[in-house]
Amino acid sequence: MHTTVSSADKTLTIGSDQPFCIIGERINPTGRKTFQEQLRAGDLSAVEKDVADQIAGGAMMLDVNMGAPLVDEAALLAEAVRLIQRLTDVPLCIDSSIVEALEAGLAAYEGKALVNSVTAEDERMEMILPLVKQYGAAVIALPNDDKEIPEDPQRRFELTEYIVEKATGTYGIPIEDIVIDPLAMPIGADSQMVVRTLETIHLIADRIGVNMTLGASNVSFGMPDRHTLNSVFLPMAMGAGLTSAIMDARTPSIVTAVKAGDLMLGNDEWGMAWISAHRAREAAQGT
Ligand code: THG
Repeated sequence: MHTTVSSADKTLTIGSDQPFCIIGERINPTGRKTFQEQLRAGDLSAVEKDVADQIAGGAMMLDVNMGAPLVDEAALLAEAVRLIQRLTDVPLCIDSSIVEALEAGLAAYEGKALVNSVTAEDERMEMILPLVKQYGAAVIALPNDDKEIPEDPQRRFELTEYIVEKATGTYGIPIEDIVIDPLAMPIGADSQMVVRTLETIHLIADRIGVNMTLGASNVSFGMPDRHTLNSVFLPMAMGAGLTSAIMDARTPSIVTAVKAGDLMLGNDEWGMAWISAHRAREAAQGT
């Protein structure tokens, strides 16, 4: 199954026979005090550096989230989307929990965006999926309902089936435009957290075959040496069937782990990408 997203002049394909889709997580004020203050003052200059660094690091898409306290998130998200489109041609993932912000971001976007996100709650689907359809976008869907973020992989799978049925049947969204987030949560909170995510990925990959993405850095929240944990988690999730992640694209060890995963999983023919990335690093060191 292939999910395509695009910018005004670039198309990107997500799928299990494609190199893993690296979505840069950095354009997000959560946990960044200075960036939040800048956004409140209408200053988007930090975004320029975050775009450049993530593209240099290997981001193939960028997640754009402007959810800071006391900002007009819809206006800010639209402005950020317009700015980022001038800076790069990688497709964007428009990230907000506020429907008006998603709509403003979509209206400002030229191309086929990935909307982040909808849940299995009927009211959320009612608000968000018609927008996804109207703009011809793809959408990330999280298998949680109004009651809970389920622990049980089987329950996450059932909610995934429910979303897929609703999105395709009721809202007319093609199944390939649905990207499921199997819910990555901090390993520090519970040692079984990642096992549940991996089992969910297996179930969805085996029985539905839709593309999947998740917030990979969530896994290492609160733990020391987050980079090592993220670098180990990602190839494990790839082996289970994950085809994309919103992740730290600025850290070479994490991106390299993903590229090694591509090679191991048969998505880097002759190791061409692996070898040329190695040569580029050597050349950069030599100068
Ligand atoms: N699923 C989906 N979308 C998501 C998430 C998800 N969007 C938001 C988030 N989770 C993914 N994005 C991030 C962005 C940053 C970090 C983690 C996830 C992060 N930042 C560091 C921190 O907070 O410690 C660094 C901040 C800083 O530089 O100071 O870890 O799960 N669909």
